[in-house]
Amino acid sequence: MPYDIPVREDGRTLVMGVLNVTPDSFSDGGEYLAPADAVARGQELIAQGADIVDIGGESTRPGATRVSTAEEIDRTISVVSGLRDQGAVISIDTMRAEVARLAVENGAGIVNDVSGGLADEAMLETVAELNVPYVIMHWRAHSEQMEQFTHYDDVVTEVCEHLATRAQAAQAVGVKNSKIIVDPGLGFAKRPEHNWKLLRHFDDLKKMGHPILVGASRKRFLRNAVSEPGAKPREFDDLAAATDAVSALMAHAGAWAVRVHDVPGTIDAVTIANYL
Ligand code: PMM
Repeated sequence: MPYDIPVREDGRTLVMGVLNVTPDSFSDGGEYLAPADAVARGQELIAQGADIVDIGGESTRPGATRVSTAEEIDRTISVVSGLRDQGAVISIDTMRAEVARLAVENGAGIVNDVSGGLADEAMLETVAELNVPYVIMHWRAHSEQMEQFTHYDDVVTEVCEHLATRAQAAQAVGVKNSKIIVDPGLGFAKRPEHNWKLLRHFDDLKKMGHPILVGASRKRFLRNAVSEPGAKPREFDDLAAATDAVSALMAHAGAWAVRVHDVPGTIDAVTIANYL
C-alpha cells in the first residue's frame, strides 16, 4: 500500500517518538533491547500521543561502530511488526536498503535514512520501489569518522545544497518529490555553532519546499547550552525542557515533525506553538 507523508488535520507539527533498540544510543541505549520491552515502550509512546514511532537498531552517536545487517534486522523487524496498526505511523531509522524493505513489508510507513542514501547504494532505488515517505538527513560520514568532517565555510548553504542534491538523486531513480522529507541532521558532523545556525536559519531550509524533520532531542549542543559553565554537565535525560523549547520554536517556524525521546512534554510544546 502506498503511503503519503502523514499530516495532522489540526495542522500542528507531528511528534515522532524515538525507540532505539540498541545497547549504545546517546541517551537511551540499552533500555529497550529485548523485543518485548521495545514493543511495550512503543505502545507507551503511542498511548502518550506520538504520531510516529521511529524504530532504530543502529546507534548513530558520535564514535559508534556499525552493527551487522543481521543484527539490525534482528533488533528491529519484530518490533516493527509488533507495533503495526496500533494508531501511529511506524518509521524505520536505517541506512540499509535491506532493513528498509523488510520494515516496510512488516508495517513501516516511513524510511528515515540518516545518510540520505549515501551509506547504501541500493537505498534510493529500494525506496522508489517501496513508494513510502523518505527522510533525507544531512550526513557526511559514519559515526566513527564524523568528528573529522565538521568544517563548513557556510553551514546553512552547504546543508541546503547537499539536501537538494540528495533529493535530486532520489528523484532521478524514481522517488516521488511528494514523498521526500528533509532533515538538517543536528549533531551529525556538526559543532554546536553549526546546529544553532541551522536552527536560526530554518527559513532557508523551508525554501527547499519539502517537509522538515528536526531532531534536537537530548543532543549534546543542548546539554552544553543549559549546563552551568564549569559545573558537571546535565544528564541526557535532564534535557526535556531544553528539547521542548526547541520543539516549540521549530514547530512555530513550520517544522513538519520533531523527533524526540520525551513525547508528553513535546506534545504540549507543539500544541502551544500551533495556537500562536
Ligand atoms: N538523530 C539520531 C538518530 N536518528 N534521524 C533523523 N532523521 N534525524 C536526527 O536528528 C536523528 C535521527 C541520533 O539521536 P539518538 O541517538 O538520540 O536517537
